[in-house]
Amino acid sequence: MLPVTRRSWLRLAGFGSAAAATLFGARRISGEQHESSQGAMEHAAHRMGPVGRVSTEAFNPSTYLRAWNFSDLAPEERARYYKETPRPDGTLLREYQIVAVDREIEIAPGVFFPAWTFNGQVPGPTIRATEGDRLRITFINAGSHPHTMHFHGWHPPEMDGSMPEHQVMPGERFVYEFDAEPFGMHLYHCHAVPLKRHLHKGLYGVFLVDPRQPRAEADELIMVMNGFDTNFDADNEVYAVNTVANHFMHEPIKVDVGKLVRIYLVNLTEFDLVNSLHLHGMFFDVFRTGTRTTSAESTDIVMLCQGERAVLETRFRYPGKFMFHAHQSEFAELGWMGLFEAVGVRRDT
Ligand SMILES: [Cu+2]
Repeated sequence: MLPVTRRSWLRLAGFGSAAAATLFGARRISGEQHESSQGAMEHAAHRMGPVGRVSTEAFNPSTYLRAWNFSDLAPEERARYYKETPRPDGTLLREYQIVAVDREIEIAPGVFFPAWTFNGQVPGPTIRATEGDRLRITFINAGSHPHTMHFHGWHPPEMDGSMPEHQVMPGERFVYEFDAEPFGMHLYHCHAVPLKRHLHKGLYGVFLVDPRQPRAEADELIMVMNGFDTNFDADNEVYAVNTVANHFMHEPIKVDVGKLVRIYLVNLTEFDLVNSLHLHGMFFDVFRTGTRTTSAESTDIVMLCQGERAVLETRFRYPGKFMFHAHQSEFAELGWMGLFEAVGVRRDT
């Protein structure tokens, strides 16, 4: 692995765009005059644009945005991991196969992280059900350490995956079975000890429960705010939404002007107390934990503690590019920054 400090990785990775370089490059140079030659080099590098790109072959953050229940896989491949069966009361039995596996992942150009993953990806696959459905999740530990799956939501204690006796040893399996409730934006993660290491290594994902009365139709996006401690000093060197630093600076999220956009946002950053999402040029409605269908808050910034989540809804009024990023400027500089690109004609309502 490359030796990367909190401050040096951007010099390897380069900024995501000219906009980012203008925004942060100027401050960096003025604040670090003693590094003037290095600063000048950095600035030149910014003007030339990004240095390299992360391969999206194994994991594409843009695909992850709009995929759940393995919908990103071809039908025959998908059937290996997900099956749904109607039940007499109109709900579904949803069966999943989740496999813990050690895997090296690329989180910034040329920066590789020795992750522990669910199904080879960080975050793990999004599990999505409707309130009242039955979930049956076969968890296979093909990794090198004991792991579990701990779901947020209602379930009996023996399905909690949190106690020492709940640990699933390498080579073993466990079937988690419970009803999907309450509706809301939830999460799942490994609960083996030491907890902060098992989480931070990548063993987390989104567990989404839709209300029986569906939310309004929208362009729905899954966003996981995460960070990576590449030198294991209990401090993150790389931050992102959906794992790959600056990915959405390179590939803006395409949305339609005037159409409802719904973001399912969760903070799974370890080591830092809070993370946040700030959207430029627009406001959004906030539904904390997604457990109510009326919003009590309209804002352009939402702050979330570790494990906290929210559903955000907005309609872009103008066409063009809208930046979004952590309002902790340091996180933004270290990769947690992206763009929406709204397409269409201006709508004032
Ligand atoms: Cu674990």
